[in-house]
Amino acid sequence: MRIEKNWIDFHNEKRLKAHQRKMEFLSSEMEGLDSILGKLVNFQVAIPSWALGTGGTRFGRFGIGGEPRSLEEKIEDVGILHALNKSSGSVSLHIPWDIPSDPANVLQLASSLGLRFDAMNSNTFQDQPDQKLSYKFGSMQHRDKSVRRQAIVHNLEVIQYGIALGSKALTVWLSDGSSYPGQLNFRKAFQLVKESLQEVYAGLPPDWKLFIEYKAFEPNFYSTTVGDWGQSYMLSSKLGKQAFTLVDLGHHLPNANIEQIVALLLMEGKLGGFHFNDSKYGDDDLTVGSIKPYQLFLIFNELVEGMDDRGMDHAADLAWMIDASHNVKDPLEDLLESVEAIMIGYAQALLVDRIRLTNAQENNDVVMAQEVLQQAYRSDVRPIVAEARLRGGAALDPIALYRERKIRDNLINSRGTKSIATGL
Ligand code: PSV
Ligand code: MN
Repeated sequence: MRIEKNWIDFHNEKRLKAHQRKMEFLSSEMEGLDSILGKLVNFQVAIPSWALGTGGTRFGRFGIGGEPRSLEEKIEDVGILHALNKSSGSVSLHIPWDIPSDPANVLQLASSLGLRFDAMNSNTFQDQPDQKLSYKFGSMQHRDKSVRRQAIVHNLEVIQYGIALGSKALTVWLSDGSSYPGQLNFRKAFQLVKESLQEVYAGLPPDWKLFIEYKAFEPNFYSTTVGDWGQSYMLSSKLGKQAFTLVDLGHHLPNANIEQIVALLLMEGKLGGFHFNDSKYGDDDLTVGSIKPYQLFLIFNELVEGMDDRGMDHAADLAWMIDASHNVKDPLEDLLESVEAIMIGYAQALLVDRIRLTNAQENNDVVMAQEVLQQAYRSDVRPIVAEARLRGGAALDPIALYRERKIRDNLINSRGTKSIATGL
């Protein structure tokens, strides 16, 4: 199903006056609003193909109905999101969950919905039914060369799928590690991962990037071979200038200062992109901004400052993706909430008075430094984000429109109550 333009116009018309009143007030209060709006309109967040159905935990999964049954239906769902917010203009595919069997058709469908393909993701953390060798004891770290080869070949295949779709990046997340002390020689495991990644790197087209995603634990619970940003950074540095570190917000040990990690990776030119989500305990994959919105803002604050310092294009030079799971919410509504939270964090970071902050830092004025940050963080930027949507031709209130038009009921009518999307 597709969102009709006249639904959006009708929806916006009813809300326009109230919205304009808020914007008039904000325009009188804030300087440089037009430049902020321009940046917000350009900013796009990739939607993961594996997060369009309900997620689950190892204790079970509660389907919602109307879940996409094919890659084409997943792309249609991202098309719905993008029509509603004009900020979800790309899809990130996971192989083999979403193999494009007819790339030309998939590409045509995506572009008819204004979508492009962001980073491709490989999967050597699960065994597939037709797979020859098992990844039970790792993939790129495996003692058996033929297992490593299988993992390398899989990644090279994923690059080929990506080329056919116009993607420009490969994200590698490895679950390689160990669950018990003594199981693994850390040094050998790391070397083997490095050597395997070197072979994948050699297969990258010159205009592609390789993102190395780290994670502290799970599914291995004693050690993870690419367990933190330092290990990922070591790999991306050794591989070469097309390799970067990818930060998934849920992949740190508790209380890690992610904003500092981001600042230093950016400084070294080694930050590649993000998987956004939120968490209370571990890799909870909750809606972005639902638990620690101030942390999200602080991360964006470092991103904006660091990207501006390097003259980077906010929208194009890093890969912005969501990696979340929806256990008790409608996946599409949850993704709309996540994109909104990202836009809010970004907009607030754009509001930070950089000159006053630098002055406060230079003068050890700790109070003023905090005041400057919190002045931006406590500003209600929701009308500004809504205005950016309006300018892009999207809905003032995407979730309200989604409900007004009973999108989930429509999807259930056409796909049934029992459909289950591939993914985790
Ligand atoms: C691992 O937890 C991860 O964050 C990686 O990005 C995977 O590719 C993704 O989740 C799959 O669900
Ligand atoms: Mn991730």
